Formats: sequence, structure tokens, C-alpha cells
Amino acid sequence: MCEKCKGKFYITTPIYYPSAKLHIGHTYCTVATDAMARYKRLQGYDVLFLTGTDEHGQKIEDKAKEAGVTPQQYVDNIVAGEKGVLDLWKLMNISNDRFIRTTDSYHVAAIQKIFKKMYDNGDIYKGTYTGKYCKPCESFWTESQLVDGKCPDCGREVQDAQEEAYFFRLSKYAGRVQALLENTDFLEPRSRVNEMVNNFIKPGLEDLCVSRTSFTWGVPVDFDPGHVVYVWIDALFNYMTALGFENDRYDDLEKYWPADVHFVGKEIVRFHSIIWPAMLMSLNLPLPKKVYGHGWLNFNGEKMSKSRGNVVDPYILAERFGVDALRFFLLRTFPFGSDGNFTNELLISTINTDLANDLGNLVSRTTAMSQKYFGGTLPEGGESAALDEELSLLAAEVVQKYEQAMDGFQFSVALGEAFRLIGRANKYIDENAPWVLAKREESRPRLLAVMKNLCECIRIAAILVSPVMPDSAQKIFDLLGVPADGRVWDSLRYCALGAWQTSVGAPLFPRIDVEKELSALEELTKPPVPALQVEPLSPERVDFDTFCKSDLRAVKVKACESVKKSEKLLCFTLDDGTGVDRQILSGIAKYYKPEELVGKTLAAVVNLPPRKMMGRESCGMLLSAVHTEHGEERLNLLMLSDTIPAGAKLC
Ligand code: ME8
Repeated sequence: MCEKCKGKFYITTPIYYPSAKLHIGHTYCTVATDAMARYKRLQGYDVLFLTGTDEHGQKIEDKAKEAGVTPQQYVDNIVAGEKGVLDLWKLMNISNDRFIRTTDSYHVAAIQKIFKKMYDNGDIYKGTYTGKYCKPCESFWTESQLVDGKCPDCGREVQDAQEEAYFFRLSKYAGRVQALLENTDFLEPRSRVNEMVNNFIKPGLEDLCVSRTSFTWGVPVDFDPGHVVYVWIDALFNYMTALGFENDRYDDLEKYWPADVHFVGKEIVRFHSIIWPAMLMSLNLPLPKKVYGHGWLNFNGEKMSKSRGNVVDPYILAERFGVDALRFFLLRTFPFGSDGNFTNELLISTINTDLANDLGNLVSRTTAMSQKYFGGTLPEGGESAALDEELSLLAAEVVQKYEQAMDGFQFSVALGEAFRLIGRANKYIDENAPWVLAKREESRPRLLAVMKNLCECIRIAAILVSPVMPDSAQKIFDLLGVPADGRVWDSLRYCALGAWQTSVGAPLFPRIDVEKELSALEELTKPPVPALQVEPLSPERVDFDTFCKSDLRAVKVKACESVKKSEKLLCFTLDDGTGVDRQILSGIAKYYKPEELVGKTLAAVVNLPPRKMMGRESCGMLLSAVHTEHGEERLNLLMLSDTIPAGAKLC
């Protein structure tokens, strides 16, 4: 390891199911992991940041079948296709060092070896599985674990399952896992420990079914054809195969394992804090140092899910607000360990308040004044005052608290600290009133010091926000002319009085018009209206005799005119074959000009009782075809061939 390195830091995200496009909830965890990886790199750690995709399992097999493609084609499209997982991480500026796909051949071969090792050491054995299976979660459950007869993780229906299967002796490790959870800080936040111990370990850990025979899209058990490895074994070991465990593709196991932290969503804490350590214990492998279970991002109070139609598209948000603003919002707003409620209003108000008003304004006021009073060149020197010392003490305190918060994965607290400094600096401008100092030549040394203190606060704040808003931080450094060695963690000591060369740029975070943006977003995220819609068929039956009572006839239009004071009605004079003119009023003025209908042969019901409309009598009804196109109602009169004589019966 290099001398300057503080040590290694191995961090992972869960590997995502490519069963549908990813939404902002998935983005949340990956952005958090990315910010942590960048923070550790900033501090001088040798970081390995792993993410990837978990591509096996029945759900994928089913989805591929539905789509009429092979499972491999299906996952390839969602992972590597347009606006797929890889595109999304690129867009979100995710700095992962490695990306694993569980369909990668090195991983598949390694999983087979791992499974065989646990079989050989007696921790995997063959038996019969009877129980319940939740397809969407790929989870097996015993009757007693169900909640109201449904999957305890997702609340959906479970299926009966019975088949010959391999089992992992999870029960054997119950005591050791419980001790690990209770006596160490392996699992955080601490509240999740009680949940695991009370809900899963204390009621009795049963052996875990770890193979399936009812589908084929998985890693085959090579010594027993027909069985595929349970997707969670396949998935969890990604954290090690991606370093080279049981394969030659990589050679980083010694350097990076055990992982320093696995970031995972709360619903998969059980797999990571019970099953994962038990399997590692079975193979006598070192355990990861920590599993951190973050909360869920809900949308307007509900968990995001494709089936509820409330998934928020990160592409739309990033395009409209900018990647850094979106990353910032996710980490500043929601405490990482708890659930958060995503709303468009909250997103916009956070951007306007913190980014446009506080940070953006501080940078633009400072650079504009530096330009105005000093042409952007701030030479060495100046006159300090007590206020500057207060700023410098605050900066030191902020850095220390920021570090403490980041080390505890409290992104929102850490960013709050950076913004405490930003807020104080904005107030410092008002207290020092540079525009007043600029009026007197003798106050120029003080004015110079004020400008440089502001630059220094901004520089420090930019370093602190850089793991979360990497591009914006670089833009800020550039605007202040900060040299490379002033952009790093080790330069976080406050030293305002060197020289600065600033420039003025476009606003970093333009203010958003709340009302306008909210309605634009609503429009964009509205479920698309189907291009063509017709009314559903009526479930009610009409008996034949009743139907035959309707007298339908061909009629010819002798004259047609609009009805005064009515926007809807046209009045038809019709030849119905009787020799006496028939008058029918019809509400179709929106669709036809009267003159274009004269001479046409139409279909009419002629034995309806007469009724008055706008003072005129209507004797019957013209038939038309109605449908909806792009949300608008369309109507076409039924036009018959002109060879059909007036009065011909329609039947
Ligand atoms: O669980 N808010 O994959 P996955 C916050 N393949 N986090 C959310 C979220 C939301 N609304 N929706 C999803 C899997 N997530 C497994 C992991 S690891 C060996 C295997 C998080 O694609 C979720 O909590 O269903 C999980 O941590 C991650 O996205 C991946 O979910």
C-alpha cells in the first residue's frame, strides 16, 4: 500500500434486479454509496466501489417469457441497453470501480465451486422443501413467518411449494449470528438489530432452502443437473467473486476483503445480516465489517413500485434539475437510516433554498464583488477583524462535525454542517457590507480581507460538498481559481489571506419557478393516454325481441342547418321513404359542417318517441361511431352507400 494512503476502503451497493428500469429509489442508494466512496478517496483511502446487477431467478425468466425474448437478452437490454442501468450510473456520475453481472461467466463458475464447498463440508444437504415461496422477492417462507398469510417483506401473495431441494444449515449458525448482531456494531442503524433478532433469530432460525428445480434461469448445481442455486447465494457472493474469490478474473481479495461496508435497503437487511455472515462462517471466511440498512424513499407516502405506477424517473429529474442538484437533494433531505417521502415540491424547494439562495448566491455575490472591486485579482494581505476569526473557528468546527457525520453515514447531517458555514458566510457579507467599505479608500485593506475570507469559506464548503456534488464543486474551485492542492482534504485548514484569482460565471443553480415546474412535471409523469380508446363492451344482455323492436332505417339528408343559440345541435330534414319529411336533431355540430352532409345516406332509429330540443321536435336518432383518440372524443356518422334507397330497413 502506498505510504500516503490511509488504508483500503471497500464499499458496495446491492446488485440490482434488472426486472424493470431503475427508479429514483435505486438511484438513492447508489448515489449514497458513490458519495461515500468519493469522500473516502478525498481523504486518501484506496477505495474499491462495487456495484452491479443480480440477473438470475424466476422473476427474470417469467419477464423474459412475457417479452418473448431469452432471459439473457432480457437482462442485457435492461443492463446495457439504452437508458439501462449502465447508462443511468453514467448519467448520475457514479464512480464505481467495478461492475459485476451475476451472469458473468467467472462469477457463475465461482458460485458452483462455493456451493460444492459448502456441500462438501456438510453445511449444504439434500432434503424436501415444503413451504411458501414469494416469487417477486425470490424468498422462501415458513407458514409461521407469513404475515396475514402473505409475504412478510412485500405483503404479496405467496405460493405453495414442494420439491426436492438442497438446504443450508442456517440453524447451526443462529447463536454465532445473534452474538455478532448483539455484541458488535456489525449491523447499523442499531434499531435494525432488534428487528433481526426478535423477528427472525429468536423465533428459531430454520435451515434455508438453497436450490430450485422449478425453473432453469440460474447457476446450475454442477453435481446435480436440474437444480439451480438459490438466487440469494448467487447474489450475496458477488461481493467476493468481484474481487477474485474462486476465480482468476481478479486478484484483489487479499487487499480489499473484508468489505468495510455494504449499503443495503432495509428489506434486504435480513439476507445481509443473517444469511450472509452464516455462509461466510461456514466457509471460515472473514466477515464484512459492517452492513448499513438504509430506509426507503417513498413517493407521496407510498413505496415506489412499478405496479403502483408511482416510480419516479431519475432521467427526467436529472435532465430538468441537473445531476448534482438531484444527488444533493437525495442526500441532504432524507436521513440515511430512515424512510423519506419524496415529493416534487420538496425537491424544488430544497434546490431553491439551499442551492440557489444559499450556495449559489454566496458564490455569485462573492465573485461579482471581487470582480467589481478588484477586477477579480485578490492579492496577498488585507486587514483581519474579529469576525474573520469567528468564521475560521466555525469552519474548523464544521469540518470536524462533517467528518464525524460522514464517518457515521449521516449524509444529511454532514451536508447540514457544510451549509452552516455557507449560511454564516452569507451573513458575514451583510455584517461587513463590502459595498460600504468600497466607498472609502482607507477601508480597501479591510475590503480585501473580507473578500478573501468569503473565498476561503466557499473553498472549504466546496471541498465538503464535493463528494455529493462533484461537478459543481469543481466549477466553484474554477471560479475562485483554487489550485489543485487547495481542492483536497488536507487543505481543509482555514487560511484566507493568500492570493486569489476569481472570475464570474453563469449561476450555478438557477432558481426554479415552483408553479410552472410542478405543472410541467405533472404533465411529464402523467401516465400516457392510449392513442386509441373505445368504450368497453356492455356486459348487459338485450333479448332478441326487444332488440328487434328498434326500427332502423336508411335516411337521406335533404337539408341540414345549425340550430340558433346551440353550439352542439344540427337540425336534419330527412327523406325516410314515407314521402313525409322527418326532422331529427343531433348533437354533432362540433364534428360536421351542415352543408357537407346534404345528400348523404345515413342510419337512423325512427321509432323513438318524439322529443323537443331547443324548441324544435326531434323524431328519431342518427347513428354514429364514437371513440377516443389521444384523449379527445371523436365521432363519425354512420354513412351508408348512396345506392341504398331511403326507407330501407336496417337489420
Ligand atoms: O434487492 N427507496 O435488488 P433490487 C430506497 N438484487 N431504496 C430502494 C427503493 C426505494 N424506493 N427501491 C429499491 C435486490 N431500493 C437484490 C439485492 S444484493 C446481494 C442483492 C433499494 O433491485 C433496495 O432496498 O430489488 C435494495 O437495497 C436495492 O434498491 C436493490 O433492490
